Amino acid sequence: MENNKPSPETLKKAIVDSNEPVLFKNIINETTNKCFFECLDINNLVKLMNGTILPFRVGDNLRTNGPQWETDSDTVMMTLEDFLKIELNDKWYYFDYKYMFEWFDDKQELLDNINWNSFGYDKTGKDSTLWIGSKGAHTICHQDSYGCNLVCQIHGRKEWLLFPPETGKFLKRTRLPYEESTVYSQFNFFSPSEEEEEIILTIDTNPIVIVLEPGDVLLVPRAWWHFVESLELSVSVNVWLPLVDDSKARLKESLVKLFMTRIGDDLPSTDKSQCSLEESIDLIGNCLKECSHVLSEEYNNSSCNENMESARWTADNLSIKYPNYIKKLNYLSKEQFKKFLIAKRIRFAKSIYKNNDNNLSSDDLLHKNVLEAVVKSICHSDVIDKIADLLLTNE
Ligand SMILES: O=C(O)CCC(=O)C(=O)O
Repeated sequence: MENNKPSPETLKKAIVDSNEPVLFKNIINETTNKCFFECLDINNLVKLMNGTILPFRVGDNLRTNGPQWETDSDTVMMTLEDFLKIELNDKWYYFDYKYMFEWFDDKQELLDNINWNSFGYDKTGKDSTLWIGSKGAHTICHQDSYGCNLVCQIHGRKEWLLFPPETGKFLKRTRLPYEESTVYSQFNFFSPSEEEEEIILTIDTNPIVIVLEPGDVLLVPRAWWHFVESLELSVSVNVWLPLVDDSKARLKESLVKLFMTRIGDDLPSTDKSQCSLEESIDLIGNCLKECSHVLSEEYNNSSCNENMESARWTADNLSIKYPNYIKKLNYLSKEQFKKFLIAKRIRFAKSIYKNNDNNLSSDDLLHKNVLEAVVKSICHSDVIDKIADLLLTNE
């Protein structure tokens, strides 16, 4: 057992190695990383934003049938000051997934003060994303296609529900609504119905639940599913870190993009960029080139390093070696998971039922349902995995 703080080099290797989430405590804190925290202090952000009008996604603090998809939600424009004054009713507000360089391009000092050097990464605010939400603001359960993720909680508490990658086949995966590099679950973890609860509880693997508090840093390893909810006014910042497997993930994403833009154009999507057939094919070609480059580099490295493999960090050995700094996270028991889901379901007195298909004629509805089913099947990860493998083996 070591009382010494893990070095940035150790943490960098731990981040790449660990295939389970871990919680980093006391790695960055308000004393040693004063600037990091001071800049993102909510009152400082109000000052820095200086009355800028920001887009806040709005959702319902109510029971809904199905997840509150981003493509169905409204956006209200307001200053951060107004957001802090807003009287909370049945609504939540979320200034979410905002690349800091887009909002603070003239605040170089702020961008420089957010840095991830303590974790061995030369990344700053320029590479980071900011999330400011009120109680109930949440992100639907999903899996990110690239890299792993380091999340620092700055203000308030935020709850993370995490499932291992292989749970995906039980989570009703979908690429609709389409968002580049995001695979959604169709389960509504914010307010699950009794029927959903029953199905979810048949999943073999139980999730991890962790409530992040200010100063906590969570590692979300590659491909872990997550549902995230602000338990109160919350500010967090994160950075996605690249991994070797990303080139194959990029190839798969380029295939999904091809199918979405050719046949799924009318379906809900957050990606409004136009992409011609030629551009899509060029993108796939470039991804294939990148994959074969990475494969040959991996081959060369493995023959050089045959005898140099250093021990791999796991959540277990990290938490034993650095108990004051790195915590392994426990999986819920089935009973705890059941309680968790019931609490989510019964917490709202009111419920609303939304059906955007009500205005469609029966022919249009049939067309829409068939198109959705076709796109979902073509973009299913089993299909995309197979196509990517065939392309990479030239079969
Ligand atoms: O904080 C959130 O609401 C979601 C964060 C998230 O999905 C991520 O960092 O990958």
